[in-house]
Amino acid sequence: MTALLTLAVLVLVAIAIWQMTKIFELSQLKTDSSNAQIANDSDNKNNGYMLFAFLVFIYGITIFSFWKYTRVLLPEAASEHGLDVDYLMLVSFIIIFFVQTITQALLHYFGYKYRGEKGRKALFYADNDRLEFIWTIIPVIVLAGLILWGLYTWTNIMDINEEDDPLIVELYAQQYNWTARYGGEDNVLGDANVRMIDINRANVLGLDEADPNAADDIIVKELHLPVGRKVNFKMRSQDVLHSAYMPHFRAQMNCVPGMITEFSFTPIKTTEQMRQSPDIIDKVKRVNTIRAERAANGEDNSEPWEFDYILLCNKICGTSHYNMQMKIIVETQEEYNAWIAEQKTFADTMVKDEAVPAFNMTKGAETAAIE
Ligand SMILES: [Cu+2]
Repeated sequence: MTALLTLAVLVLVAIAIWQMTKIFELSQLKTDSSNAQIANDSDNKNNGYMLFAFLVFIYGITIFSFWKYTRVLLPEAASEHGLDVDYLMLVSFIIIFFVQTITQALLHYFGYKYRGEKGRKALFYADNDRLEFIWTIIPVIVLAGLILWGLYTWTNIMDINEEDDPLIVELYAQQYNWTARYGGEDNVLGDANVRMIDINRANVLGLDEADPNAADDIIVKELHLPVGRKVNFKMRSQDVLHSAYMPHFRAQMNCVPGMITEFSFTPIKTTEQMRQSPDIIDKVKRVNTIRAERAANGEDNSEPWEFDYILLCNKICGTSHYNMQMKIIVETQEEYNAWIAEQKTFADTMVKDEAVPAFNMTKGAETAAIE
């Protein structure tokens, strides 16, 4: 990669020097140059052919990219609304691809056909209402259709309500990690505020200890979700703008200090089911081939990779932003129940008030011992 960049820089420097010498030549007012700087018919023809070469290059690189890079795209969506998002994206891409293929061919063909020729004059053509109407109305209809369809899909996705008994989960962002909080037995999150954070008492998310809903809240570092149940996420940030990005579920929402943002989706595939998908099997195989090579060379980051859903931060929030992530496990309702039953509640993990005088007593005892 470094070699490639160095080469690119050298080529660019060479081009720059060449261009500068040309400018210098041009600035030397020469009268005997026999019009060498004015394009003749053969120059124009050659440039016309180069347009075709460029067209072949564009089409070639498009086909190459499809062939080579399609497999690095995200796998099929793992959430209910994700299927709609993907379909909308696919239709948009097909339309763009179709229009781009035709217009590029026309553009380059006309560039060649009407190249400069000695004695040829450009036709003066003021306007044509019918033509203008056609090339205005077609994009208007297509774009309006896409936008309306997109708005409709977006409104559906962002209609976050409490119907269908959703699981309520808080995603808490801070530089540079994620924490998740479940509502516990009552599925209601206790009030929280960064001002109430008390590290000494293990109240890391600033839960309001006076709120009865907070006591049974469950704070975890790995997100577990039961398959097929709607999840309503409530996002908070402690410090700067973060963005909760769950690519496999086609979900992303900013986490903004001082406010709660929301997103909702229903996972439709368990982690285990996703691992069985041919696309994922292929991806894992390719990654592990690279990792095996790294292992053979004794390099870091070479242990075999197993697919997992992931929550990433998608806002450049600071130096360790790249590593701000949390594992997501989608499992059956039974597996989820078993997991959540093992987790401790906020009331269990919080350091109780009694501990404070105890701490003071120890301190007092120490002081007494020194005296
Ligand atoms: Cu972040």
